[in-house]
Amino acid sequence: MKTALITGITGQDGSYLAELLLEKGYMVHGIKRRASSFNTKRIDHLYIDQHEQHINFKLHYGDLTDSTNLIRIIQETQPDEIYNLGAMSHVKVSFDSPEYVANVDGIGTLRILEAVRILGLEKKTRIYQASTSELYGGLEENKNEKGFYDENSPFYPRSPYGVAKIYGFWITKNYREAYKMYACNGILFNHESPRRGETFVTRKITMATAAIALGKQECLYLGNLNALRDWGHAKDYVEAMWCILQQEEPEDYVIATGVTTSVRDFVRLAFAELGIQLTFEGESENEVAKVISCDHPDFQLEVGQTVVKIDPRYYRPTEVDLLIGDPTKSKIKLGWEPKYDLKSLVKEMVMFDIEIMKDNYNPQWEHLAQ
Ligand code: NDP
Ligand code: GDR
Repeated sequence: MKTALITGITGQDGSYLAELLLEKGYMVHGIKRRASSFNTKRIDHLYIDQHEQHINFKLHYGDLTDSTNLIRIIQETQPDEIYNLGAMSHVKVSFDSPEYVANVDGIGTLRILEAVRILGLEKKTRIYQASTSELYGGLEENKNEKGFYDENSPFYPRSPYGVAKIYGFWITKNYREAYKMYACNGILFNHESPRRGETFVTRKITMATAAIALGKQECLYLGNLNALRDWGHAKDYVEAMWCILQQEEPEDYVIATGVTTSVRDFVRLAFAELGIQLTFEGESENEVAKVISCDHPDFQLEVGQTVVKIDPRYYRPTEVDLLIGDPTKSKIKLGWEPKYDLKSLVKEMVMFDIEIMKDNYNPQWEHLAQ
């Protein structure tokens, strides 16, 4: 039986990855942070099962800022594979806490690599580092000849998050070269799911779409509607993480769909899932989206009703305008292809949020900052 250790197991990706590895027969260890309230809702179903089937699942308290703790957990668990997914992962918030982000997302990666080295596990333990398309920063001139970002595109991070992650990327590559460690970067483009954190734009949109359709919320406030993102499904992307660590040679891979869509079109798609068509009017801070038709018998939205407005609070000091990834290498070498397209992703998220909003609407969600 292989043993895996996942940092960030309580997050979106950590929860899907834990499920995948358990299905594959792994012993799965995860690091969770101590919090003043429960923070394991994405993995509770695995945890509860512990008394029955999943004795292969164990959580450890820890933090990526705490070297001694990481060394102890790695020593205790002797993992064959470490997936370093733990991070302060919100780009906008990283402008508010840049030093913390550097410590967790940047130096945290070093702490994992060093722990493996200190314990003499370089030959045994394979390491996956959660790198990101934010490394590219969306600079037009850095795209490849096909108009995508690939493994050879230059980096130009545009946030403290991106800068911290660039350290994580290079220190992973350096340890691979310097100490012959099996350490790889997955350069993942945005991936979403019903488990996506509520302050990322896709989930913010699908939750609000559901609440507005049900008549529980009036309007959704967003920032930059022009931003373009290459959105995939987290379930597909955790499969790629696993594949990356199963190759003979350690390498870095771009994981993406190769399709880019604006935030504005994501809003359109989400409302359309519920039979609500929108039109966008006005420009920049005065842009709004209004209902032009509502065909669903369960939802009573007025034609002309404004359902989206801009709040400049959600603008970022520096923005990544456009991301689109070239997954050619991962398709050829890993045999990886996404199973979900954007429409099926949006549908799953909106339908999930309709169920939540029916019973558990919380007015605070309307005022989600970030
Ligand atoms: P989430 O924000 O959903 O999860 C982040 C996880 O990291 C949570 O479990 C969180 O714990 C944990 N964490 C935060 N700070 C620390 C810390 N100091 N020590 C230990 N753990 C910590 O992110 P995702 O699941 O979406 O992303 C997983 C990884 O992939 C992240 O590194 C992210 O930066 C990266 N990434 C994500 C992409 C995406 O589109 N989702 C794209 C590319 C890269 P808690 O639950 O207690 O907050
Ligand atoms: P991103 O994701 O910054 O790409 O980072 P996010 O969903 O936060 O933003 C995507 C784009 O939408 C624009 N936007 C808004 N964003 C948020 N959060 N809230 C809003 O109200 C809003 N309005 C418009 C943003 O400006 C941005 O352009 C995610 C994270 O998961 C990172 O950890 C990961 O590394 C990258 O994806 C790849």
